[in-house]
Amino acid sequence: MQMTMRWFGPAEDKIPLEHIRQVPGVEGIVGALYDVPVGEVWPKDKIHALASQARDAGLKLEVIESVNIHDEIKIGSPGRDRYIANYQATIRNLAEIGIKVICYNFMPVFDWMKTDMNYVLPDGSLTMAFEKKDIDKSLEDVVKDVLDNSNGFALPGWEPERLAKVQELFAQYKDVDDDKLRENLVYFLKAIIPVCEEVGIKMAIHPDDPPYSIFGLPRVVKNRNDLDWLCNAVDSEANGITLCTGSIAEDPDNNVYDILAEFTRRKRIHFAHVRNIKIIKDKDFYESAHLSQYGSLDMFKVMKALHDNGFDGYIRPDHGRFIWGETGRPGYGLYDRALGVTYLLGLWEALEKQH
Ligand code: DNO
Ligand code: MN
Repeated sequence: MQMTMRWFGPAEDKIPLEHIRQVPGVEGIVGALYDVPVGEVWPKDKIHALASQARDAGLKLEVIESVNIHDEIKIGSPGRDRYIANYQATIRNLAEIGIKVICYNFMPVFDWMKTDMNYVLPDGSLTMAFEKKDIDKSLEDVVKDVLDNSNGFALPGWEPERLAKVQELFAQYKDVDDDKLRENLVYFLKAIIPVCEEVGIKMAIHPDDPPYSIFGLPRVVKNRNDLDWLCNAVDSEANGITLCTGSIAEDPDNNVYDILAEFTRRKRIHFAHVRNIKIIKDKDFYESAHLSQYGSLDMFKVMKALHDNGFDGYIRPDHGRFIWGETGRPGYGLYDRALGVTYLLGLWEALEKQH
């Protein structure tokens, strides 16, 4: 198991790598290039520069989150083959500098959705929340809320230039239902998984966040059966999962412990995002501190499901709250994520020593 923290690069992240290095137990960072437009090939020199920066700070760079997928691939338009060829080239370039796992998602139009980026908890800390009442507004209003409340940071998957044309994007997806999106995902995987196998990279799909349809968009990575379908559709270890406990648990019908156990056993979880959420009511929730007592998940059971089924991939705390006066990129402050690391490693040590 390798503990990591996500880092958004020198231009996009105000947390210095030297500080991440000081979080006990963190061996590597999870990085990405944010100045390459979605769909273009990631140039070797830029990836190399990022890896050297990590190395100079005493950290590894073996996981990328994310190489995002161009809408044309998700929609299945004729232009997709060019973007798929670019993706294959990016995989080869990443393998050359020692990347082992690529996280991605297959959510149409936008990445994760939260309705409140500065939700105040009783102890005064700030977190992100999702409340259904706020998503019943117009699409433009919801998008504007997210963009206006990101504390000035560019959010991956929420590129303002792309979302300025959100209605146009929706129109392009009008014939894409769940079946079509599945078909397009398999088309993509069939083209890239052989390349991954050849160069030793594992793909790790991030579940939909939230794991159900919003704004009528199709969603195909929501639950155990979706993950099972995905693993069978292209039956290769290189076709794997980023198991995000928070995202999966946002649907109270999902049994996150069983899902973790099953897919760890099947050797498909290459990367784990471990966070806790607190269900407020129905499907409304906020992202709580990592400790079991603050959320709806039993984090001991989460770590035990990974541990007892032989997890040996990469792991990171997921979003953290803003505490101790820190501000910045929503979900990605240093302090609360560092507390998350320490807590998760504490649980892991206890599990190791029990045996
Ligand atoms: C939020 C993250 C997601 C995740 C992508 C993976 O902070 O959990 O943005 O990185 O969905 O592709
Ligand atoms: Mn996640």
